Amino acid sequence: MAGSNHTASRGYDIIGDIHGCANTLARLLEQMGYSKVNGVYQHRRRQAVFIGDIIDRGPRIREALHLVRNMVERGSARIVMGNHEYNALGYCTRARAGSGKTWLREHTPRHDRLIRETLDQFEAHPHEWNDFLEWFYTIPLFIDEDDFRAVHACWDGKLIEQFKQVQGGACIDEDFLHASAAIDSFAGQVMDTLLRGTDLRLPQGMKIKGRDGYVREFFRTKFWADNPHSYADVVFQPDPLPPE
Ligand SMILES: [Mn+2]
Repeated sequence: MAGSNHTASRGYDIIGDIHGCANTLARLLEQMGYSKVNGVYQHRRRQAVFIGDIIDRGPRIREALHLVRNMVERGSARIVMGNHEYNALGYCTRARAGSGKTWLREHTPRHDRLIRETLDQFEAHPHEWNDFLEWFYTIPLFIDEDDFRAVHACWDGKLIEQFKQVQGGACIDEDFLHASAAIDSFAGQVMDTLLRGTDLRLPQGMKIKGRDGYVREFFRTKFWADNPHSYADVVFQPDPLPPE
């Protein structure tokens, strides 16, 4: 790589969930001193690290994907996978015969809604979308280097070591994607923990109805909480727990 003698002292800019906000991302990069060279953002001394969730929700998902992928391919950025890219792979992959499902991630109204903006914005560009789906397989779940680590949701050292043994790297393949559809399998636990984080079951069969109308028996937790005593100390999600 050009300028590799600077790599050791190179700084990282960690950039979280873009969710289709390509213009905001471009402004952010410019504010941080990145500029376009041959149409791709780069920085002389720094590298962006995208920690996943480029797609869904926002108005310019295609543009965000092109911007990020171009930077990754140029070497001016790195990326790890978010749960939204993982969900898109499952949603767009047919289940295998005998699984009792049509799609790996079933096309329920809730799943449809979560990916709707992405599919709408790619509606006239199906080949491009398929190409991005292929690209998602090349996105590592984690970056693990001597002095630097990155993951979308939760770093679980034991799962990551096991994953490296099984997969021989940091990427999933189609077999692993299929295996991960069973949440209690090793593959399911890897994807759920690394990409979604940790959760706890509510006590005594309680349920929460979220703002999206979806009823949950689990809530997301802060695995980084120090010395927690109550559920309130570890709750980490937009929807509040039942007051009791
Ligand atoms: Mn996420």
